[in-house]
Amino acid sequence: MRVYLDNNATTIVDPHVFAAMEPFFVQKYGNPNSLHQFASDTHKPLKEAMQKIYAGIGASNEDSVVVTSCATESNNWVFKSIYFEYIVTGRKNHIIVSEVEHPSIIASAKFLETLGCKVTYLPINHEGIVEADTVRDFITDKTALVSIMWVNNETGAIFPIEEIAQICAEKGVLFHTDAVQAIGKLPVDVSTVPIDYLTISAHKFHGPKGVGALYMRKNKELTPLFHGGAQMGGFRSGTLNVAGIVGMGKAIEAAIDGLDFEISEVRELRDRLEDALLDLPDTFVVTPREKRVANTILVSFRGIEGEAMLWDLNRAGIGASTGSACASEDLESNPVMEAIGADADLAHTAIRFSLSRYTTSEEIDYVIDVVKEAVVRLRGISSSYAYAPEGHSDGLDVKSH
Ligand code: 7TS
Repeated sequence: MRVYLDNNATTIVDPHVFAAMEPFFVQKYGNPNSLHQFASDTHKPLKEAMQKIYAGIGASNEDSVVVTSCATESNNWVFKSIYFEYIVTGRKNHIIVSEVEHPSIIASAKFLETLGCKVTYLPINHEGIVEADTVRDFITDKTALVSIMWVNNETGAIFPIEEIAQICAEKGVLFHTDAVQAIGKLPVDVSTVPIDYLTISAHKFHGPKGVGALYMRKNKELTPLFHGGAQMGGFRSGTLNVAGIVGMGKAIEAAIDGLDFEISEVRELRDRLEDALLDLPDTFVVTPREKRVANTILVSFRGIEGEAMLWDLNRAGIGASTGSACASEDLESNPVMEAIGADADLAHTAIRFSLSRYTTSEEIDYVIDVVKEAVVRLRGISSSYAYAPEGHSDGLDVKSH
């Protein structure tokens, strides 16, 4: 059996999305900016797809939703344009992020530090959540931008974005949220939350890879990163990825339609898997379930290296993760576990299982059996587990949920 439980890294393309994209490779391949019928074949589908993307996040026609190549590009764009507009001009000199943002945010922030920008990395609490009040405490009159993710990709923790956006609006500070892991998991609506910039990525919600977007509120438009032929309203030049845009439109529509299924059926399967994992001795999950999206579990198995567990799972046909796929080649401990203050042993033992609407009950049964066997096998050969003191049921001041 092959079971894919790494949906926070990427997702299978919905076959309906694939079917919607297909005509735009071999049949309708015109450049939308050309002045002939090959181009006009693409106009209506493009317009409809863009409408779906606007509707999917509650954007108004006066706002801008600019299609990019991925969330990494959208996130980089925000940081670099803020630098051009506010930091290099001397108007402001400070940015606030959380310490558990995706590397495309952290690395962008660190790059701006090398150019003289000051960055505050906000801590998370013992449940893995950024508290809104900490944002308030660090904003100064020199703060140009606050950027906090809506949902953490490792733990699935939901951050209090409504509150944080409100605080930024009150203080007159621009607010960006990386909503990559929120689309299709919870309602995302920029018409009710004062978010200035919002990042999405199609491949996280059963759309194609290589397509993302940046939402910019009216009058908050950023300097373009790509100058050229003035596509996308001049905000992002480059010939439009017609198939990708059509795919993202179809995928976001399906993700919103599937929200109820996600929070009922997917949650039920996730909870069953989580209950079984927590039934094993010395296993921990940091963020309480009600503070997480429905599809994610980050679980620590004391005494078992995350990579060793992944190896056993992979041999049994199961794909999971020890952290971001982007970082999983360097055998580092999980950054979120470290930020929570987990001891070194536990920080190396975290495994992320992330489900999707395609995950089945049979798959979950199978995964439970495989994990149980792997835990016995790997603890049997683990020196740290054998020598660990008796009764250390709580390795990080964190309760099991
Ligand atoms: N932001 C968040 C919150 C993410 O989870 C990811 C990918 C990205 C940005 C980057 O998206 P992309 O469109 O540029 O690919 N996260 C992960 C992950 O958790 N494991 O692998 C990739």
